[in-house]
Amino acid sequence: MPDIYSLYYWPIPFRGHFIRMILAHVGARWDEQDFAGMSAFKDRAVSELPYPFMAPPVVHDHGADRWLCQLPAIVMYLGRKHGLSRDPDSELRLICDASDILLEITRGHGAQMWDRAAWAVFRDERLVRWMMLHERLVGDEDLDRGDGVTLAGLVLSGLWHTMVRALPELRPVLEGQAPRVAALADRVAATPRIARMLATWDDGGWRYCAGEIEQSVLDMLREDERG
Ligand SMILES: N[C@@H](CCC(=O)N[C@@H](CS)C(=O)NCC(=O)O)C(=O)O
Repeated sequence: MPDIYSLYYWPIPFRGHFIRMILAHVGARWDEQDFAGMSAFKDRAVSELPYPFMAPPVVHDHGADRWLCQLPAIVMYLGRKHGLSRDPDSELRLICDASDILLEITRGHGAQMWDRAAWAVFRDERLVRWMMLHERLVGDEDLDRGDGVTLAGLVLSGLWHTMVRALPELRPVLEGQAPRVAALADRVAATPRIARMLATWDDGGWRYCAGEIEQSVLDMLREDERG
């Protein structure tokens, strides 16, 4: 019997793909909300919530009747439960890095839109440095042994594969600065169950984080291409 979950998240990749990749990899079954369902769920009075949370993602593990919010807590729970964790402290650090990077690329979850000067600093300095840091970590901590899928690989794939698949203009940057990270992230994403799940996201709708901030990122990337 597969494990049964509900994932309460917007129908967008971004934070959701970290969880979807893990659930797909372990052969779990899960349901999700559409935008309207997610909005209604999030806007319930605190007393009406099945579990107290501020912001999605939220996961309900039906078998254990366990609810969790906060992406790092969810990822660590699933990793432990499904035997994917090798070094919980390092994995927690990676998912916290990922959360920082998601906050940075969306300028504080869309609190500000990008302008050319800020984007240039982010793209050429901060983003490149994050990539280099993870490249070094993959080597120092031997995170890619080429032997199956670990929680570290899933987190790196949820972060970097999702980003460069949604925003392909950034792929050459990742491959140039962090070739081992790119290879590991792609290898995990190409495993059959995850590949099947990802393929269902390829044809339409929001590409990455949705909303005006997604459009702002796309505008910057298009202007980069024009030179
Ligand atoms: N710290 C939270 C952040 C969650 C978050 O920012 N969720 C976004 C979507 S990616 C959201 O819907 N925010 C709405 C809100 O904060 O009210 C986590 O790691 O899960």
